[in-house]
Amino acid sequence: NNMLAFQRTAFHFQPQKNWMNDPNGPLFYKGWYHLFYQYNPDNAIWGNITWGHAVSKDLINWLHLPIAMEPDRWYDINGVWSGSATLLHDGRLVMLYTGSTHTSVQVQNLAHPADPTDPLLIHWVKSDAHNPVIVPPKGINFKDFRDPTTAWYNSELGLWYLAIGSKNDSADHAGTAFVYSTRDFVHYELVPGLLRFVVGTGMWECLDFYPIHIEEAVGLDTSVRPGKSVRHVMKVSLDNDKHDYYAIGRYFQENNSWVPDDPELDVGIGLRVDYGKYYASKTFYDQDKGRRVLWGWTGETDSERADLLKGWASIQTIPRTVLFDTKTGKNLLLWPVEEVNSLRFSSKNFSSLQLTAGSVKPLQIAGAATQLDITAEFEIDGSSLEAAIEADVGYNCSTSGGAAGRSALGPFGLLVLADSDRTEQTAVYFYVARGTDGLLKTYFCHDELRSSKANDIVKRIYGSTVPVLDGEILSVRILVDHSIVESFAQGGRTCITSRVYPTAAIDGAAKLFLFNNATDATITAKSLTVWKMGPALMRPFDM
Ligand code: DQQ
Repeated sequence: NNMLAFQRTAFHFQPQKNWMNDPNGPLFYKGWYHLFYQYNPDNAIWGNITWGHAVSKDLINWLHLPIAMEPDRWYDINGVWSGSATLLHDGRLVMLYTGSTHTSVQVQNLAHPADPTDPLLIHWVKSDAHNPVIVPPKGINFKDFRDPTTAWYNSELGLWYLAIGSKNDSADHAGTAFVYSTRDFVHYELVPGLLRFVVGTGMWECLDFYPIHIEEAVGLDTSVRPGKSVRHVMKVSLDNDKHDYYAIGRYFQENNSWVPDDPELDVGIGLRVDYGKYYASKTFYDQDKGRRVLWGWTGETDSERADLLKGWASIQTIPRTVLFDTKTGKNLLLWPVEEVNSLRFSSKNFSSLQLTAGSVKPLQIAGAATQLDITAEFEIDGSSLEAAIEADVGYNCSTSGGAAGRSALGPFGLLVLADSDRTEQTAVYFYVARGTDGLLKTYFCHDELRSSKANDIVKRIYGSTVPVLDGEILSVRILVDHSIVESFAQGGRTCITSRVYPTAAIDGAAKLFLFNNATDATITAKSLTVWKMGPALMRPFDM
């Protein structure tokens, strides 16, 4: 099926072939960004997991490198699973990862570069003398203990700390985080207590734990201690529902606990990193640019059969800068790293486009609309806003009719990867409603239901509410790349990633539209810019 060739992305990170999942051990080292990733070198489905490896100068253009670690020891023979990098103060680099042993016990292992002077870090050495360095603690299932975090340092105690996700089945499927301390990364002690414990959330995969500055737009090294201006973010990937959740809170190292600012928004039950197809994300502190960068895995939503036919599965989303939202004080702002802008090669600006209720407007851009970076701002006309009084209590992106639903103030937004007759389209939209309390509430959603005519695709409507403060305009940024659509509403307060598989809206037939399905309101696209995006370089390794 030659249709499958159109799904390959142009500027998202993908191995040349086969299966990929979680990003692992990201870091900046001697001038290079490193990305390791869960990789099956033999097949386009999960299994036989190794660490794939690639390097970049800018997080966008990549050089593929040889596999960094393979399952070749008793302590990782069933898979070299996820892990994280820690840069020590003397410049040394340690890698901790989960090994699934010959009896499928999940243990934590230590590895380090064979040649620390090699900026490409091509060869890796596992610590055979010491591995496994951590085994599952008493009382938990040996298959529920994985994915060590980057370690953070307490200089007063001379100790490094790291967290490992788990679950406790005897306590209502509570997701839990264990913390270990170490001086040398060889010997570890389980720190008494649990960093956090949330009933009903199940296994916490790919835990991430890091400080965030709540006043300034800067990233913080993972070892920065809590303080007046520093909170800690905890992120977990829920095995139960395959979504990444985070919460912002306070870390009390002295009693090994982290407490969310808002108990209603505890980790695993509150905010999602991304409301679409997105999992196993991990951040790192980029000491070169003083920012924290988030990687996330987006899998396929087509069939396994299609993946085998096309010979590859999964991509990584464009890395996102992580900041605290000082305006709302409640959430993070996730935004594509600025380097992606270097792929913009031509732009078309539109301004003050009026969309009457129930209208669709094509946006004329030259050539294929398959590789785009779009920014748009929308305004609802004032009289409609005033007039809208609805009994709208329970809007839900997933169940309220999607882009085809109609109400006073929405939905409205863009249709991407659409063919000219719109037999296929992926809708990225806002929906505004006045709640029973008289206040406006804004939702941000993706509707994939018409994204493909293929019959082996899981199609969903994703989304959530997005905070819009007084005086703010509705804004969205959308990255379109053949089979992925990544959207960021209100500067990155709410993000959604979709995988889509158009069969008609491909290549030159892919178009872009604005739509307004509101029953009354006129919507104005105040400003709209569409950049065409060039391909990123993904060079094979040959030396
Ligand atoms: N993927 C890895 C595990 C992790 C899971 C195995 C999350 O370490 O928990 O490939 O996707």
